[in-house]
Amino acid sequence: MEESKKEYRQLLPVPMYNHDYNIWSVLKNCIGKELSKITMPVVFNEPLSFLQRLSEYMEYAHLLRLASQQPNPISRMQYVIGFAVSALASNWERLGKPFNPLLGETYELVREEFKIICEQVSHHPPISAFHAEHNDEWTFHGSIHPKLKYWGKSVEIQPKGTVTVEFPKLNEAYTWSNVQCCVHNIIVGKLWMEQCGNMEIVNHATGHRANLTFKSAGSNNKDLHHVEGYICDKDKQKLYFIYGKWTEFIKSTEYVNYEEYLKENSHKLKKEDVRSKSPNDSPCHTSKKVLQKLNSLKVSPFKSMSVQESMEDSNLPESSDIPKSDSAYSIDIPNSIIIWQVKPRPLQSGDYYQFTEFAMSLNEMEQGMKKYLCPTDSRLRPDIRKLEQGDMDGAASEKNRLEEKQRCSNKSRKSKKENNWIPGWFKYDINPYTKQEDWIYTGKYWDRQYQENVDIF
Ligand code: CLR
Repeated sequence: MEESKKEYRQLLPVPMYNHDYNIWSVLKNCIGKELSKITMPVVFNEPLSFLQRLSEYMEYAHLLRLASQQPNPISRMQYVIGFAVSALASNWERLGKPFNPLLGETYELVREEFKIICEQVSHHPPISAFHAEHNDEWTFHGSIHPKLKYWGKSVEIQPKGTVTVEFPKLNEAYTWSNVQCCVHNIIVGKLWMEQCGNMEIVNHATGHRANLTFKSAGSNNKDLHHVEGYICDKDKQKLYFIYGKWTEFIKSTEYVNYEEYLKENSHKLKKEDVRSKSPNDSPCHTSKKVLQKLNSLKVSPFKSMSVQESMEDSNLPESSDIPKSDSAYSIDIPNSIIIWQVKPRPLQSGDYYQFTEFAMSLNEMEQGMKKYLCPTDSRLRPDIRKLEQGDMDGAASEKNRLEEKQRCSNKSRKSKKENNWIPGWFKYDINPYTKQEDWIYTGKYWDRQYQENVDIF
């Protein structure tokens, strides 16, 4: 008999407060500051702690189970890629700032496909560590130190640190580091976000690698949210082509199919290109027309098509609008499989900080939870709870109180020469696969023997 599925909260208690503050009026005083040192009015916050936001990596954790169940390293890699990309999907249009975790704050989440424990292990620099697992099938762990860079009209957030997936039964480990997150229009216009950069997923046991490029929107937003790359073996032989959007789906096909597809379609493309190059058309105009045509043909406007090149430097997007994702856009290479597809957002998501259904449930005090929850859990933060309930003033004053309390205990630790804060559940170490500094889970959280003298709220 099938066990009845546990049901979780599907909405927050009240819709979000719509403010019309300009983010620049705050940010202009914060140029050069670290993310954790920027204090923004609570109206810019979403009612989650950064630890909870990190737990959103886990929404599609079943992909790790699927990966662990595959008999060959290529299919395992495909699902690991699916997981790595899906982990970013919830960021789409999420522009509220999560609360900075307090030092020692923790967050746990138990679901059918995983359990995760996160802890804020350092405040300056801000570092969040997490460890997720599912039975003895897989573990997923890492530490993230978000670093902010200002680029005038945009800010770039680099989530420094690597993440590791392990399949203990197979003696296999994968690592990768996250791509940058770019928030645009911080001075005027509407904020919007993209994920950009390269992500290399390495299978340390077999030497297989996945090289993925998260593309920036580019001129006319032709590459908005696109992800593209390949899986290669230890000899750098390209075996599979990977493509999709981090906001929607990831597909995969054998590399030869992709090459075949390119050959066929570039022929079509060239014909289009020549035909539309009438003397009256400006190069940019021509390209747009070709693009439209291509979209209607459902042909990929992905790189390496000759028409694209003429557009490269035509007009970079300077508009203050949110670029529109071309939903009609689709690239369909024959013999592809879908590895991951996003769940649609709840209908009322727009009134609730653009939360996914998964995000709506993160701060829920589940039945019976109060009894066993660790006293440092984000769910017990009064400022987040107040914001969630729509009490802006209450949230603001609680946030101040907590930050003041944190400053006090930092001071008293220093005066007592207890300079080092020792996290409860993670220890500073070197990641054996990447040989880089990392925070490794010490393995005791789920025994629920909490330290009693930690009072952070
Ligand atoms: C993106 C996915 C990465 C981990 C990560 C780190 C920092 C997060 C970022 C993610 C999403 C966007 C984020 C950011 C911190 C602040 C920023 C939540 C989750 C929000 C949008 C606030 C932006 C305000 C600036 C304009 C200062 O793997």
